[in-house]
Amino acid sequence: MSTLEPAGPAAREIALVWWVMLIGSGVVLALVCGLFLYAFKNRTGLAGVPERVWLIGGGLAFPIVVLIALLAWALPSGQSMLPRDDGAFRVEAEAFQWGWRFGYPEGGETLTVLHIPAGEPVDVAITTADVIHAFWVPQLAGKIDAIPGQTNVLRLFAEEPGLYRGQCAEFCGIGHAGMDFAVQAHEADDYEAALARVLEEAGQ
Ligand SMILES: [Cu+2]
Repeated sequence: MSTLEPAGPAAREIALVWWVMLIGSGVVLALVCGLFLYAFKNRTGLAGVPERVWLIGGGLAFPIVVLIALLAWALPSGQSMLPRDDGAFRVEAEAFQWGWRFGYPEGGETLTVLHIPAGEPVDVAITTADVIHAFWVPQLAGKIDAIPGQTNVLRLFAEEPGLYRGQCAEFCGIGHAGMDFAVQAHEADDYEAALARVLEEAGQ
């Protein structure tokens, strides 16, 4: 369950944002620590720099430029993760205290494991039967809240078939820690047959 082992395009974008933010903040931290150490070692070295430069330059201009640059870069990648009206395969997820119920377009439902086709976008329409939960499969996408009376849609994309673990990411009561689930991505060709087998085994 690591966001740093992405298995799809949205998760890869998130991992990239994470690395850029880490490197960006690392550079800023190194710069500040460097100045700090330099000022200790060489008491007069920075004495000629006027206070205004530190206050306006270092305290205002520098953070504004850095934060706007990181924000301007990160916002489009957030946008690119939103579902689009392109007729993608759509499943339903309903959270409850404490578990997950998944529904499919042709009918039938599964508990705890969501079955999707690999290699294509899947929109998950997420809601809840009781309190707020959050749907999070770190290797496939970002996380989104499940809110009573509302449906939030998250786009998943698993490049390869496999089992991807998920976890409720919003504290929802005593059973929260055990509210894990999984997304099983099947070969697209075999998806309908695989889902039919699962539903049959569940007596549906
Ligand atoms: Cu929870």
